[in-house]
Amino acid sequence: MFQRAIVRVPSENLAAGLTTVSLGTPDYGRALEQHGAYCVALEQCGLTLTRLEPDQRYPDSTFVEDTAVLTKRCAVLTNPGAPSRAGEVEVISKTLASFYSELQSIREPGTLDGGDVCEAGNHFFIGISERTNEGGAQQLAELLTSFDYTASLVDITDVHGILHLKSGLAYLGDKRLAVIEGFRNRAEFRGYDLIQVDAGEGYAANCVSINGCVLIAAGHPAWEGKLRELGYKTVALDMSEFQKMDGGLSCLSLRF
Ligand code: CIR
Repeated sequence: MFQRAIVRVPSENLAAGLTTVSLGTPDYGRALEQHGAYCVALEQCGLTLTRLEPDQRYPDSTFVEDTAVLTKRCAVLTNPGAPSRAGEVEVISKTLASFYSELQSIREPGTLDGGDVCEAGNHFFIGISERTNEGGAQQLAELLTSFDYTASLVDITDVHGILHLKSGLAYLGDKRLAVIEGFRNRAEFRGYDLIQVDAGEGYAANCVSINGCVLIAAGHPAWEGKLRELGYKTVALDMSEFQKMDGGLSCLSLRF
């Protein structure tokens, strides 16, 4: 069960953030509306929100998930792989210090983005990507192991079209993973029940399971239908403006 989430309202210069997709410039007004609806959905899942003010210094700072890895037993500040995002960590650490008595950190030369970390019960999959290097992934694995979790690394550097591990993977509970087609045959996920997102709906693989409800990106009817058939309650949220900035549903919050 999750009790809380931290979110940060997008800043007016959201469009100045990093992106690898060519979907156009996000509309700030729509981004605010979509963020507002996302927050309402988190509250409807029973979470108490800490809503941080927009931070113009960091146009990507609404994607709070990348700055920390939060678990029941520990909190780890990341060292984001994109230099423009490095300062976001110190800022979020002040908020996290009010919830965790001790904060661990990923240190240079290790880099790690929270979007590369998929919690699956007591196990953590850690992606090695353009943002997370092997050193950062190893540091996190060691930290998590010291808190009695298990961890395994998943190299996604050759997987086309995803920024982070969680751009193509989500844990649905009960040893069940939502995966993009490119992950279907990966040995790392053996032993899990894999539910594949259709190739045309790959963006929807980044969904979030919270307290019995799965938040998914709107406009992915096949995926929504599949989840409902499996008995999940789903809430579809419009994510268009964040998708333009390479952001998925999970990256807009830190849940704990
Ligand atoms: C970035 O490139 O860092 C942001 N524009 C998007 C980050 C998305 N984060 C995530 O999926 N966890």
